[in-house]
Amino acid sequence: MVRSGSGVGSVALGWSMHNRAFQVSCVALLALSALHLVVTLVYYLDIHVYTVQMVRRIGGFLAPEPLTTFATHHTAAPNFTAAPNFTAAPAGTSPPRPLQPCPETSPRLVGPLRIEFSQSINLEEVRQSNLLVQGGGRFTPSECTAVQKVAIIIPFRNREEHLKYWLYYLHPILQRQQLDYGVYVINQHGEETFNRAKLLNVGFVEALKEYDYNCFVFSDVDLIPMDDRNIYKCYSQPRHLAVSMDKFGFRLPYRQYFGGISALSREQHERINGFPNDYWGWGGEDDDIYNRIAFKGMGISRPDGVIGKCRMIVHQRDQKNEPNPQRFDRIARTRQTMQSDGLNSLKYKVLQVKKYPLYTLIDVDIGGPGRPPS
Ligand code: UDH
Ligand code: NGS
Repeated sequence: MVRSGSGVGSVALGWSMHNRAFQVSCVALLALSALHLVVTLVYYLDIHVYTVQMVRRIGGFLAPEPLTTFATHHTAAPNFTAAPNFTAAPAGTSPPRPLQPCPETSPRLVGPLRIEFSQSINLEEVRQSNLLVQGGGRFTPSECTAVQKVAIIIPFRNREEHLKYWLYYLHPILQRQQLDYGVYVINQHGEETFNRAKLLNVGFVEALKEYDYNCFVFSDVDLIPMDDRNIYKCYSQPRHLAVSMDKFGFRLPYRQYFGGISALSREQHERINGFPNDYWGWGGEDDDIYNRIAFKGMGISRPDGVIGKCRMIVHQRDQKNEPNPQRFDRIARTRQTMQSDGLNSLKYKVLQVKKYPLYTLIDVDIGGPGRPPS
């Protein structure tokens, strides 16, 4: 009995030990599964966040219709525009990563463009198709850090229709060029004779008050590039961009021609004491600028004649911009006058600065021939 009783007891004991071992194994297995699940989840989430970021970046580069795709994409992810120098990371994940510098050649360029001026332009529509442009005509690429900060300066008076075409064509081009840029329209207030070069100097000084621009593109309002590979940026030498205009049969009118559209770095512009302030009326100021550059030992950089093609909006001569009879005398004396006429003698009075969605308008009193600004 005792034996058999103790036999039953040892079987029971055996069973209970077996049971406990089984329970311990089960708990261990459960714990292991939970750990595995947690590790897998963390790993998956990390990969997922990374993949989403990569897809967003690649999507930005490869968009076939850049502007619309880009706009839709980024309005859906406002964080991207809020912090232009970093990729956004969802709350609670790793901190934003710094962006790479933009590539030497933007992958978003499309090459030759069809430019025409037959249809009329609705500015609200232009605004709607350029939603990434911020107030005052500022844009910063979100997929990379632009190497240059470019202020585009337009001399202006009574050319509203031309300005609409310029904004319509240029904003998409400049965005595809991945530039960090701002558009400044410098309006000559009043009825005095027009002075293109002085307005450009005003634009240079005023734009620098807003942002640390290191490149300045000076563009007539009626000139549109026919190829987006004509990059609106600065080079080691002052750049002439309007090298192949339709009105000149798509060639340079003369070798020293520096009119229409040009780009100078801040250093290059300061080195030549800016542009002359004393050319009132049409003609010669661009030749004076060319002389300044040459006298300072610099050369002119240009795109080739295919990439440098431009169209000009045909128009009549403006009132109060008749050919300047003094221009030939003046360009003969640039070497002397450039010391004292330029950034170091610039006087003007800003009357108003208005931030429009696609550009900043600076209304300025620059005086007149022989009359200082009031
Ligand atoms: N500009 C204005 N308003 C003016 C004059 C000039 O906005 O009243 C600006 C504008 O940006 C223009 C630039 O200054 O593109 C240069 O003007 P311009 O008159 O020197 O040069 P453009 O090539 O005309 O525009 C030259 C005279 C055209 C005569 C054509 C006769 N068929
Ligand atoms: C030259 C002018 C430049 C002018 C260029 C093209 O003769 O200012 O023609 O003019 N120089 C002088 O007059 C000294 S355009 O055909 O674009 O009106 O830019």
